Amino acid sequence: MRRLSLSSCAALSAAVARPGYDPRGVATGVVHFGPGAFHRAHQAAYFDTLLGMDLRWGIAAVSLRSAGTVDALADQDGLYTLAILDHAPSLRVIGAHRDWIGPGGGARVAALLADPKVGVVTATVTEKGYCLAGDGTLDMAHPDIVADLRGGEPHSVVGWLVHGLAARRAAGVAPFTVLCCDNLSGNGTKLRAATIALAQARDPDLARWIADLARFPDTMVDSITPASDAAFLADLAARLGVEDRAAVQREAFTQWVIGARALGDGPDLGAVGAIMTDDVGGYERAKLRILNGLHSTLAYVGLALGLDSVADAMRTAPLAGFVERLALHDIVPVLTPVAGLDLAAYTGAVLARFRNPAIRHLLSQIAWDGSQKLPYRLLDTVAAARRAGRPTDRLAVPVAAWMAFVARRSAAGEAIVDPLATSLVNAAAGAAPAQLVDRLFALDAVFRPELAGDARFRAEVLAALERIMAGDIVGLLQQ
Ligand code: CS2
Repeated sequence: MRRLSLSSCAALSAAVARPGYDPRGVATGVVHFGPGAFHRAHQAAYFDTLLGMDLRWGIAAVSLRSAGTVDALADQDGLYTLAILDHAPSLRVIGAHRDWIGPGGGARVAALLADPKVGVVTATVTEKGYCLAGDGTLDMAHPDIVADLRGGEPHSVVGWLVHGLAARRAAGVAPFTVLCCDNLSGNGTKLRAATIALAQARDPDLARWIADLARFPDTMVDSITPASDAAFLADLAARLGVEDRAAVQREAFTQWVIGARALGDGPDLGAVGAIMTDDVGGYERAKLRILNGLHSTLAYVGLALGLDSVADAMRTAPLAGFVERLALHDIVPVLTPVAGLDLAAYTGAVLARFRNPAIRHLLSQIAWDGSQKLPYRLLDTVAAARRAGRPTDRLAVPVAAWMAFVARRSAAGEAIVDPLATSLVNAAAGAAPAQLVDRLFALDAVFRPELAGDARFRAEVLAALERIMAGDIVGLLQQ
């Protein structure tokens, strides 16, 4: 079967939307690290719309550690299909990627980062990709950071940012704006501090220049994007009549909230639907704690119940009722109100999105990297509830379910996808529930000191874990 490309695209059915511009006339103005499915389904769709008005903002997709996606983009002239899964499904070809750089392409990345026409650097490298310690600052002992401190071609994204900013400063070029598009609270603030910390170790004047001039706005990104599995790609090829190895699928809902005025004379993302606001933090916390907090809860509790997808979990009444109570009675009351955002209505909308029958979003996908996700998604709420003197027993359930997940997978000898996998497997080895809880609470990358020393929360987690292990999950969900 033919591949999707600039020439085969012209022959697609009229029902498939195509770029509203000629991709051949696009300049590269954005460098993106980590062109995984979420980037291709989310930020790239915004830039694709923007290119219809302003041809300066084509994207260079950088994936220096794995070739799969960039090879597929290269074979398809940078084109791929975005399938929107909703009541009325639709297909759209995205043409925003004009450069694709895989392993061995470091010199090209360096040249682009120094190019004055590149005004924005975006990143989706997942929580672990920023090499942060448990307190959210740059982990100077992380192997990639240790390597970056030695010099030479960077290993980490933070290293690349410093490298690129140093080149611009030396050439008298203004810094690019950095948009971190991962689910960390204060994502831009944290990435800015990490970049300055690495620059400081190299050249204090560079660190000061970055601190004074470079913008790292916080952002909130949202769109549910299940991984592109073989069944999706095969079904899509049958519908398109051409093969597309870079296709992605997502729900219709999409949101990108960016610190106001942060983009200056850069891409006008506000014109293509991004929300520009002074209160990104409010949106970000609400999204992380409600949507992502409930997602992780559905994942770990749902997997313990033998369920497969988010929609399946939402069809399981005790679990659906539990996450709703968790949101309304435990998470929302400790969130700071956000102007213009009704948190109860937001919760309702999130739960409706989880029920979307057109999407099969695997719980196992959400369960990845739990050690990195739990702090922002659930443990920040626990800490806030504790400070407010509110109960935390319901919040203990998803934390215990994560521990049960670790125990189950370790006992079965199944891999745990998590940068702390070795520590997790070691913690679970031969451990009774109380030992497992103690060993996992000792991971300071997960449990910050105020929670690690919280005997009451620890007892609540242990009680929930014992019930999960005894098979009394539905009983536990009644609270
Ligand atoms: C999910 C997120 O995989 C996960 O951990 O919770 O990817 C979620 O689908 C997105 O943040 C939605 O915007």
